[in-house]
Amino acid sequence: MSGKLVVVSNRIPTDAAPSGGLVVAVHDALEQSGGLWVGAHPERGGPTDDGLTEIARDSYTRLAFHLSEEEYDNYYLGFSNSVLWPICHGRIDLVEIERCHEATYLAVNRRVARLLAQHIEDDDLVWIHDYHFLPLAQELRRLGVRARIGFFLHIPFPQLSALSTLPTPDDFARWLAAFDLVGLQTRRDTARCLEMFRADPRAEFMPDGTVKFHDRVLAVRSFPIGIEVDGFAAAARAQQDAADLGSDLGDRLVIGVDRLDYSKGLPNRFRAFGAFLGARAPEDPRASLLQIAPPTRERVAAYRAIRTELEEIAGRLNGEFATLDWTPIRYIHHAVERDLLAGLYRRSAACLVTSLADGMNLVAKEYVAAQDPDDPGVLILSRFAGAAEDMTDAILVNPYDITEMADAISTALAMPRDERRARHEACLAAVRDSDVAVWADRFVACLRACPPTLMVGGPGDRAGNLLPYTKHAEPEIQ
Ligand code: ADQ
Repeated sequence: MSGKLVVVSNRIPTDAAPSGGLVVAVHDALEQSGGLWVGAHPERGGPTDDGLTEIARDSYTRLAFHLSEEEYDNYYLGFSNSVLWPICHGRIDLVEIERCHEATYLAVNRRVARLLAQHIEDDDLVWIHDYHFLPLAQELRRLGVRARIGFFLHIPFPQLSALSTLPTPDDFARWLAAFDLVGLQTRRDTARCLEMFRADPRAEFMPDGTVKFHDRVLAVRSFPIGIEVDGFAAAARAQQDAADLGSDLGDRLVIGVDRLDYSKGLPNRFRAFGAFLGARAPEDPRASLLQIAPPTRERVAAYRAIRTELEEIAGRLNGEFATLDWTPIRYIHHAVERDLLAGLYRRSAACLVTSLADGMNLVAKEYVAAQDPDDPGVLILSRFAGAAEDMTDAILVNPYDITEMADAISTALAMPRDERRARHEACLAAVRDSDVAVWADRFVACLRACPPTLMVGGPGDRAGNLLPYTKHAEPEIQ
């Protein structure tokens, strides 16, 4: 019988009943298996070296570590979101390299490893999420942790050339090699990761497709993330019944829902909607774009710049096209409650997902799940979103091509019902195949199947002494 599941993610829910796709999936997996969920405490400035604080205990336990203001600035806003995020999203022009950011990033990972190691048994499964914790397995191995450790990267795997932007580029492959399983969103990401190892003289490919790196062996697989399909569809139906969504939204609503992030391609989306408005004949029905985009990471300069740019474009287009009784672009800066969002998707004739780079994009899946199958809206989806790999019956667009996106909006709004139904049916089947519960089960099963790690130099030292580590593909011979 294998041990408990231990999940680590930067954000950790504080509510008794957490909501949101990933959070619900991890919560459900932990409820079944029992175990631990460790993440950063939502309040900054608490004790930083005083063990983990329990924030909830039920069928599993949630523990948090505190980040000081300086750690938040350097580890989270700095190295994670001003170096790793732009590198992974192909925006190396936005990388801001500060030596102290990298040092704090490594120090936080080392501290979290020390706090975490005391809670991990050899037969546990440790599942680490996202780019905030790339070196965490290496630090855990150094402390003697032998449990199977898996990693899931929610954002795109970087292109090989972009990795050269890192202050110490060779570290990236070494960090990953300390995991037993590296999970990525898409086949494209897996190909990029394998390309990185192929180009690295320290790596070798095993006959079963795993990668041998020095004396460790790791598996690299894609696990496309999804949403809780039935729950989201039920919320959308209930909202439609409630009929309280605001009557002045118009008939021809086009919706966009994103965190305000330069990777989401919002300026080009607005420009494309402007081009669509410019090409429209006076007798054509009026369409409105409802863009919901709450600002995030506003202390990072690139995020402030995108907000200013977007407000300028929206203002200009409304100035040019609005009439006394019609506002073509409505731009909402705050988060919308989940059930209301489901209802808004359902009453929108089209949804625009125009990311320039995106690990998956759950909005695309939520929009499809929320539709009335009998009279569905149309998804316009960037080829650069991970979701496009399997949702091939959406209208796929190049987010750099304004004219193509403007044409896609016209096509979507004029699409006959039979074609909308056929496309929706195919997209919904793809969304069901990657339901978030399936995603979590597949990852955990694959991690459990990984061969165990053996330590050179005897059992691990949990007191913090560094140990060399290795892992063999064959079972240990006594
Ligand atoms: P994100 O970049 O946050 O996630 P996305 O996958 O679209 O992008 O998820 C956003 C979630 O937040 C969706 O559930 C959406 O409904 C919600 N949301 C966004 N704006 C909102 C608003 N204004 N009000 C309410 N809810 C809002 C990262 C990666 C993605 C990857 C996910 C999951 O960047 O590529 O799909 O993780 O792995």
